Amino acid sequence: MWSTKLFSSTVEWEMTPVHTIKEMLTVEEQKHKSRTQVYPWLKGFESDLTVLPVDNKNLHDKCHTNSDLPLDCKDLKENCQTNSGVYVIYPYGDHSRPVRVFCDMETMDGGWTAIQKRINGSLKFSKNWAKYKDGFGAAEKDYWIGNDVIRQLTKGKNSGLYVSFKLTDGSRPYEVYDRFWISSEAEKYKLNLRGDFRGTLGDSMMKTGSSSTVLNGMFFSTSDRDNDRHGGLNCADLYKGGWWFNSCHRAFLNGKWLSRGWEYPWSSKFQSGTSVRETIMMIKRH
Ligand SMILES: [Ca+2]
Repeated sequence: MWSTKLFSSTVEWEMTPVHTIKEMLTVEEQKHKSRTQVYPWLKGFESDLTVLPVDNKNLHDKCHTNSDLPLDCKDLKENCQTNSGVYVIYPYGDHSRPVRVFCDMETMDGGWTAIQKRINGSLKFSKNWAKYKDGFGAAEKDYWIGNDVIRQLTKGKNSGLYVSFKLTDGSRPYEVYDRFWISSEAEKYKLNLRGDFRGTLGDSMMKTGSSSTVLNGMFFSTSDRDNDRHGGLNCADLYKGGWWFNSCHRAFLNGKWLSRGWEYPWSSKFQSGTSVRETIMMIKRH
């Protein structure tokens, strides 16, 4: 093994030594193969979610090698990354689907992977099933990481969920759930919450006091996929965003930005989307 200086004097990147032209060609072939595996997935998706090429040059990563890809922000935190910001993770364990995400490296020991973030509201969350499946937005601003990626990150894992808002008064109330995962697309990305919860928001997802608004156990719905429990209407279409609607909700982070039509973002704390300035949903493996 040898190392070379990249980007700055503090960044080191370990690489496998290349001795012969044949070996160099093999490396190039592998790179090319990786790219062609990645780019078909990007087709038609480039405008919504920016994904770095596999070279990962903007990754401020001084610990991982290409054979040791960070699966999530916790991996990055455990490998020297202590600054919150945008990183590239590889939830599938290979180069098949790199994902740019915001990592919170400070809150509750850091290592949180943001699956949803809204910071300026420039992005509409009234998207269809396919968009919520694949993800949309940009990690620097507003985004939904994608239901397939959430599934991959939480499948078979013991992960916590952290939900927080920044409100018009500058406060940042939050709630943490002990266990969170979503089911597969075949099971309509069903929301699963278990264990305890704590925080300053109070719970509005697990125990709402009404069987028509509890979100735990609900399927994901979008404007073009009505999987909610309201027989008379499509909650996702009415409230302009995809979510685990019941009939319909008392907690909803994907509503119409700053609109009076964004009802009950988190009813145990506040009632209207006009109070919301930022949102974030983050997960972390225990
Ligand atoms: Ca319905």
